[in-house]
Amino acid sequence: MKGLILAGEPMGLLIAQSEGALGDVSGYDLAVAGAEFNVAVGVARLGHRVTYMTKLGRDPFGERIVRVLGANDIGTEFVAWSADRRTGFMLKGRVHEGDPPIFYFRAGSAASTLAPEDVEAIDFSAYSHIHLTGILPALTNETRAAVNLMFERARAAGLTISFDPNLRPQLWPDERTMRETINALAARADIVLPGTAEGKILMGSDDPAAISTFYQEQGAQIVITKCGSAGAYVADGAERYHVPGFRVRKVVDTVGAGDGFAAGVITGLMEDLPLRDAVRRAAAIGAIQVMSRGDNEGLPTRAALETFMKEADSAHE
Ligand code: KDG
Repeated sequence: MKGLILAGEPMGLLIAQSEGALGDVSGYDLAVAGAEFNVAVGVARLGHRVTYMTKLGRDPFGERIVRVLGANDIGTEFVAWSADRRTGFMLKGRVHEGDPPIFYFRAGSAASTLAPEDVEAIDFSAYSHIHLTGILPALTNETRAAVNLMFERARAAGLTISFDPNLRPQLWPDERTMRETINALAARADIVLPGTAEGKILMGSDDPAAISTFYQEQGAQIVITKCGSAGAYVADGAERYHVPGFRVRKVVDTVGAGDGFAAGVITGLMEDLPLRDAVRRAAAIGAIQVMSRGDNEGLPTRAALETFMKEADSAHE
């Protein structure tokens, strides 16, 4: 079976060991972050073939990233080592509940030099799906051009294209460039995965029905709007419906929930599940992810996912 290809910027991730300002905590645990990286891990954990394209520096973060890719059986044939750039990294705080503070050290990173020439090396006919987000095109003009070429070549090769806006305003030169670039990319995707708060910034409304109409009028076939703990709103051209969220014991850290959600939608579609079931799986993975502190460590294996969904079903009976 053909698999998924993604491209993105993975980073070293330092997670604070205690609550408090990022500059005041006494220790950090080392992990790996990156939206597309998280999706790659989520899809691979469910047993699918995944290939991940990036550029790394020859440094401890880069070496760790390659090790984690290998441990998750993710193809590294398009991971290149930069001769003169470092791997980016970020700090993440610890909070009692909800969204932690973050701080990036990624400007000028190895991954920010990913360019159209790197995309030329890929044989897109070897894959059935591609997943891209709004983070990689935010980094530099080169990465933006690379993402545009990936869209073009993936479309020509008949891949299913999913796109998560993943707004990171601090990475863009200004809000207008962010909005226009992301909306133009979303219009070229088959499946768009915005959040309600992103809808507000990108098209002026946090109403999932309005967000769906906006992207469908631009050309996207399927729009799945993430509504946090309330689940998701699906618009697939033929019908529109709401998929409820899963109850979670405790929200430890919300980072990575959207990536887990994307992994659920993508694997559901790769397995030819009805869209409603794919989105239900997505909501389950999002719920599992918010119960763990790392950006991808909590992403479930197939067995863990099935157990979680079964337990949720029996709690409803
Ligand atoms: O979606 C989770 C990502 O935000 C995180 O892993 C780091 O890629 C990252 C980013 O740019 O914020």
